[in-house]
Amino acid sequence: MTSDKIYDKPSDDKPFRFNDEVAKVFPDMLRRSIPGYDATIEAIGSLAARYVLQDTNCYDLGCSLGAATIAMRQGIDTPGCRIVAVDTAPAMTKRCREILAEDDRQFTPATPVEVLRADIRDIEFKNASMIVLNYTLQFLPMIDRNALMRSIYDGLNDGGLLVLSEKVVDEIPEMEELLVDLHREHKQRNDYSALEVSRKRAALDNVLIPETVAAHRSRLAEAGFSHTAVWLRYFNFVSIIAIR
Ligand code: GEK
Repeated sequence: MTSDKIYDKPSDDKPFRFNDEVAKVFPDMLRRSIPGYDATIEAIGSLAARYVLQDTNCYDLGCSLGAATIAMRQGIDTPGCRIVAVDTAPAMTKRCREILAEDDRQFTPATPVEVLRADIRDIEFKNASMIVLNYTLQFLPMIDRNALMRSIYDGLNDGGLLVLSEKVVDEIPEMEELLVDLHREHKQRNDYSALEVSRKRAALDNVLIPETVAAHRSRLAEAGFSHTAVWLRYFNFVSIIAIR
């Protein structure tokens, strides 16, 4: 795995972008930066085994290099399914296709994957039994989030599952400060310097816009989801499941 050294050098105050440089180091970046990332990917596989039904579609929205897609594909144990993996960044979809081709050579999977370079706001979800938004909604402009959630709800079949993982912000400023500091410490334990952490934080400012857990749950309820649960929380990173 190529190690992430992007913010080892000054970043000229450029905002964070999902480009080739990021795609090259992405698996290392996510594992060292997002507490609980591996647990989320593992759970996506287990949830796929439980919720994906025969002859339905699954969507991985903001698929990056396809980690959640591969976990879903390994979890699915029913025929006639299809996974649609969507990302808007060409560097991500290109590398994602290569990784999936390598995975195909090793496992001869039963479930086909279609990788689409597209904006998730333009996708019409159909006949879905599982939709994954693993750390993607946070990159959408706030104004577009409700409409996306409604279209996800509309595209899911009854009993279908949404996995929504997000970086969140706490309502209580003292708690937020503590959680941010615990996360900084976590990143430093994972060999990022204090300077790298602060440069990355500056680059993500206004690019990644976190909300509170309450705001996410209320959006899910407004979209129509009656059953939601936070199944994972690690500092200011959460993963929520919602069933239609
Ligand atoms: C994982 N889910 O490894 N349409 C499509 N893709 C988008 C959009 C959009 N409007 N906005 C952002 N993206 C992955 C990790 S990363 C999370 C997801 C992170 C894409 C963007 O190009 C990037 O690949 C991904 O969402 C977010 O399970 O980097 O913190």
